[in-house]
Amino acid sequence: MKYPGSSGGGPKTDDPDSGKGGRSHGDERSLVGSPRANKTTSQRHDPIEEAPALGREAARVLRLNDMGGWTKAAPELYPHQWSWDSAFIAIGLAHLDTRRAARELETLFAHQWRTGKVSHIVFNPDAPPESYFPGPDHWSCAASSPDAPPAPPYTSCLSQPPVHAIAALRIWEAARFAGEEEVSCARAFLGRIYPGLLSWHRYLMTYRDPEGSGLVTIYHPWGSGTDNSPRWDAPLEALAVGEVGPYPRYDLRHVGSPSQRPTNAEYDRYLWLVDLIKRAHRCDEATIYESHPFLIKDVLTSAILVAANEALTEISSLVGAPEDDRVLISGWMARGRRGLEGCWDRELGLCLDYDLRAEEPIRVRTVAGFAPLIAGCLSRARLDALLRTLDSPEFCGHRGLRGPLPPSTSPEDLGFRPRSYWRGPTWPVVNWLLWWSLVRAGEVGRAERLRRTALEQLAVRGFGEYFDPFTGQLLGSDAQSWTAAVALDWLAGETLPKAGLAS
Ligand code: 9WN
Repeated sequence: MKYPGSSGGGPKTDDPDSGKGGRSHGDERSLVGSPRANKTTSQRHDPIEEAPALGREAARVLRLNDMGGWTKAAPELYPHQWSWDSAFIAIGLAHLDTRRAARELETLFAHQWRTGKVSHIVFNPDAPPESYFPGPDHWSCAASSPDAPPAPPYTSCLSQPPVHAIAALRIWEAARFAGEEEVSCARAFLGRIYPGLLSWHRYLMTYRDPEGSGLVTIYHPWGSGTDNSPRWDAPLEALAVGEVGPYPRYDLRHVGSPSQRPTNAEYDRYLWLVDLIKRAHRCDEATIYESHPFLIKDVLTSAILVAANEALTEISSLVGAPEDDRVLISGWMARGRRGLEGCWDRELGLCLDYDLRAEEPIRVRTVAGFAPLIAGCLSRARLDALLRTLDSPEFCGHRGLRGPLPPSTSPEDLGFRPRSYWRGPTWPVVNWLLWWSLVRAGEVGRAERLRRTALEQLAVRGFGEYFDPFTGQLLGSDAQSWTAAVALDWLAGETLPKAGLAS
């Protein structure tokens, strides 16, 4: 493992963020309370040896962002409840307090739409009006849809990848180590959340897949969770963007440099798409499907749905749901896997999104291409092909990388930018998804290397939103909740003292 002690060898570019705004993004972090707090990067960090301190620090981040029944995605940049963030947060919280973890998901699902949709943001009514744009005012008209939940709180009418059933099952697994009382609370929680999870998955398999392809359609880059990924460049480029008017970029106040966030040209397109969605009979799904210029079969969301359906099958047994449900869910899984198989690109060794409007696959090399690994149940040949791509110079084997952590976009791809959000930085949550998928695929050694490298990065740099894959520098927000959460899950198998974390 090269990370973090090696001299790297990545491109020695000027650091556009250095010296801006007094933030310490470029600084080496040290663990609060760690006996190794004085280490420099030239010394090795053993994340396992440091697990208790790292775990305490991760728990501190989740406490910092805790709003009672839900958790802010980040202290300043993201003052609301985000959908897939909450699922990852619940996975981390499960190791601290299974009931609080359950509450995280239940709070989110309390604002589910009548169609089954789980909104991508539930807006915090107490967030200062100038803290996040587009905020609740911008989305308030969505509340007049007959399908919307009662407001306030307002919700956006987009969704994000469905990690929630995976999180619910993780809570159950954690409760089994926490004693009888926790087990019975967790069982009751599964019983309460199951109908919501089933209708969420049904929504994705119907409203978002009227073709019955097994693949989920997104109608906005925010719906993918990987907002400015070069996956969306061509479809966004093809848009005839209308007037969006002046709008604030509050997000830029909270990062070291605007280069870490999407550009204004990208924001113009995001906001134009939101306008179109709102005009579509107040976010009516069928109308959006008929008229919207941005409709993409998203392989990452589709793969997460397959994995989440596997978790849902297990939950359905645990709660004693009718056999018909299991038949339905297993049909969804089979359809999803078939759909992903149809998106395989032999030459790239990756799975590709499909642009329904342009009627063509999107030939871009990003981590989303590992979707079949996340969906699971692969043939040996397909698994080997994916692992070859993962190890190749296009991803973890690239000689410029600080360590073998997958960049969000391949450094060999034209759209790659090492510091720009989903265009190249490495993301801890994505690393978690790949680690979890490797474990499920039986690639235990490879998974363990990934987990250790990822933990080392967090031990040295802190709980950042994303990291420059060449320099390892923390980018975006610091104290990002889902980063702390996945660290807790990674540490759970180690010497993590539960009592120490809760204090
Ligand atoms: C828009 C909260 C969210 C994540 C997304 C990430 C980013 C929002 C933004 O932050 O998106 O939804 O304003 O950039 O791309 O995956 O859920 O952490």
